[in-house]
Amino acid sequence: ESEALPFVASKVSQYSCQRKTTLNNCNKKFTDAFEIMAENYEFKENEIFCLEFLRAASVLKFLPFPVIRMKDIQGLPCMGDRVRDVIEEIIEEGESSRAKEVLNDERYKSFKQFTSVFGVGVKTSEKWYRMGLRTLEDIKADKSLKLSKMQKAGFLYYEDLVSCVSKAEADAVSLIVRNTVCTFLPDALVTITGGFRRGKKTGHDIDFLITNPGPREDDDLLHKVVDLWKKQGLLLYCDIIESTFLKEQMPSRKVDAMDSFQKCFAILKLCQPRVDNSCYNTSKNIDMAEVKDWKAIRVDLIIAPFEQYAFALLGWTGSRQFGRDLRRYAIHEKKMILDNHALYDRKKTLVLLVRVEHPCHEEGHYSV
Ligand code: DCP
Ligand code: MG
Repeated sequence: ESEALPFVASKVSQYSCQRKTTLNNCNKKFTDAFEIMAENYEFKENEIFCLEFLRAASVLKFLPFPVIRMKDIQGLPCMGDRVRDVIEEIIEEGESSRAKEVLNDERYKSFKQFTSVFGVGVKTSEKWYRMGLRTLEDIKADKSLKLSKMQKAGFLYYEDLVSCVSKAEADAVSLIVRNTVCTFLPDALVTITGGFRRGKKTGHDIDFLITNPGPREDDDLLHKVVDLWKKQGLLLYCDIIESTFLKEQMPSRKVDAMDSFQKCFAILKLCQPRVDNSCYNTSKNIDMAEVKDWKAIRVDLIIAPFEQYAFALLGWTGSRQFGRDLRRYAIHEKKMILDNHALYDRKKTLVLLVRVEHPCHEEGHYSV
């Protein structure tokens, strides 16, 4: 039996890390429009307006009821004028003319296509757009463009990479990652993080956090893992970033800072048993050897030293907004600095360590 507590808008925290949000969103109508607005501001590198809409989306995702009148958002945090205008119009008209304008905007449409390619961000999109390029066909046709190794892979596996990763695919890749890592370090802890750890059913990639609780260290683990995949023909692309973590490094104050762990952005070849339809299309005489029986999947592998594991897990579990707000909350409400490596207490001027006791391979069995 659940006791329904009265909902008090003024008690809703401005920090998403202080709100309990489920995956079931009663206000998708609004949050979809906000996310389009936020993305358009991101493409314009207007971080303030972008965050304003992302924060508002996060608040409405938390609401246990659908908003039907303006009164429903009274007293809620993060509801600025720009946000309220969009809400008001959706309540009255059923849709937002501003979000619709964005969807039809030439610049937005081009940036949306460009950034859907692995390795292409806002900066590259801007460059291409300024050159007069508008579609992915334009990019492919322009032989003078110098694409990075990452972008080449992005175009080569484009169709697979834009189609979402399913939970079943994540589980299949998880087995591969676990098996390979454990060949080299049998006690290593391999945990799915990112959206799948939050219970999402699909994702754009699969994120793995790897740590070794035992006394044995292996700085070469990541290189050994990708080398084995190369030999097995499973590796379509890989970019290893070496750790830049310095001993006694202070946590970063930047709310969107990249961490300093050794990591690998990879594309794996996931073999999929093909469905045998041969009895239905004998007349077409399809050569099964030509049917693609694999899918390219984006995989991130992060290596964290065991003493930083708790912070890495917290950061890599996301969501992005949750992480941003946790760090803001630490700074403004606790006078502490949090990043993916440590928590620093500015009052006591020390770095707090979190010890993970009895790590277990089963999810949810760690206590910090
Ligand atoms: N993250 C981080 N530092 C980075 C990159 C990401 O702390 N340099 C965190 C924030 C994200 C999480 O890791 O919430 C996973 O990143 P993704 O971009 O893979 O995001 P999700 O897994 O949440 O979503 P998706 O389903 O799109 O993969
Ligand atoms: Mg992810």
